Amino acid sequence: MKIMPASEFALKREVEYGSEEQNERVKSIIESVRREGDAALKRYAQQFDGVSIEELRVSAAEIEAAYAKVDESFLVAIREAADNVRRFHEKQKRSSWMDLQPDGSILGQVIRPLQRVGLYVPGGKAAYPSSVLMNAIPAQVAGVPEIVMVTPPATAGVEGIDPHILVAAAEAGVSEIYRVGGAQAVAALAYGTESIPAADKIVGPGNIYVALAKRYVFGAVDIDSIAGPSEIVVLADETADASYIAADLLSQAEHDEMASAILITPSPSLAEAVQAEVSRQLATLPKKAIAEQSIRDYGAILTVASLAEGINAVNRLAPEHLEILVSEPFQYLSAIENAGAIFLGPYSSEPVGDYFAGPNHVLPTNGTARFSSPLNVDDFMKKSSVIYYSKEALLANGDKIIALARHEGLEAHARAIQIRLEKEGNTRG
Ligand code: HSO
Ligand code: ZN
Repeated sequence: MKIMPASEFALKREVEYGSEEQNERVKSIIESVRREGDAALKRYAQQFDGVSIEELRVSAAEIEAAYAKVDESFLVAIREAADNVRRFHEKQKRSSWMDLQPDGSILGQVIRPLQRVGLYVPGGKAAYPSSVLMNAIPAQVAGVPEIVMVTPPATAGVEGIDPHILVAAAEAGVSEIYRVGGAQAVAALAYGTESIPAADKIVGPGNIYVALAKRYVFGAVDIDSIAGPSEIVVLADETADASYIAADLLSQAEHDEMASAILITPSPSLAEAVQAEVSRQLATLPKKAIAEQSIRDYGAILTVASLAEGINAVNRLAPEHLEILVSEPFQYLSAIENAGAIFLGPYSSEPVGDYFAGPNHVLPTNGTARFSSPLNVDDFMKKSSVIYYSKEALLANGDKIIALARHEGLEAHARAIQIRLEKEGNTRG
């Protein structure tokens, strides 16, 4: 892992959006699903997944059977994780409000859950039960009545759909599951087919085709943000344990060859100790090849003159995950402007948040923590404004509304107010 001054490191990552050819393929898949519905979904399952599908929907009996196929320890852990995630997200829930004005008018905001949400769960290397919880539970807490999951008909290395995914879905309150993946699944959720009704929003990670498909259907439905490769930045001083830091950097490097793991420290001796630890721990990792490439291409140990300079670099990177491993971590919290999730102190290793603590692990990547937030309950709710104007309020403000309307050249607007003032005005006082 290279050591270099933070000032020499490019603190901005480039976003990749797929090739022209990939975009064209996605477009044609989506249009086929739109035209042909279920028939296209079954044809693509045969073509891309090598599976012939009779029934797209996963039956209650299949979900029941999945419970018998998972370990007790998995079930215990996923249930407790789900409880923690649910409890955390309950805190985010906001209420509708109504404000009575002195003139008798009422202004307010009604908050309602979306009706139907589609959750994409990938079938390949990133088929994570934990991500099923993180995507479905905020929707459930929001009160979304129909939470639909789609996932490819075969998970890599597992026959059919991985039972752990089915169990996680059931525990997270998913109400329907369909065996369909790729851009065709996104198309089905966006436009509906004979057996899959259209959703209002599509969330969840996927490969480049899924990401491009989500971008393509955006507007017809809402989508979540397009997640990039995982990122971790550790800000540490000389009091931190180098073996913990190395382990945490590798925990994200193993996700993806393009994942980015960065240590920022004012301590040259810590920099060297972490460098040595990363090499040592890497040697025995099952996903050594992936982690090694990630560390080589996107990893770095950045030296800074002070923690203040380190925080400056953190804010410019706007990392998905930030760990602060310094002697008084809470002292630095208010200086952090941009980070998806902030982990404080030596016992808050990132996997604590990935799996269990309760906050969401779907976080802004690629520097988007500058302007966006972890997946949350608001992402599954929408607001309607409420306006009740009293007669008194209209008589008092009608002239101003008319003036603004006439200024915009919209006479019909002006007259809609005028007609009321003329009829009601004489009863004033
Ligand atoms: N660190 C990943 C989430 C994850 N980790 C899932 C393990 N499973 C992105 O935040
Ligand atoms: Zn992770």
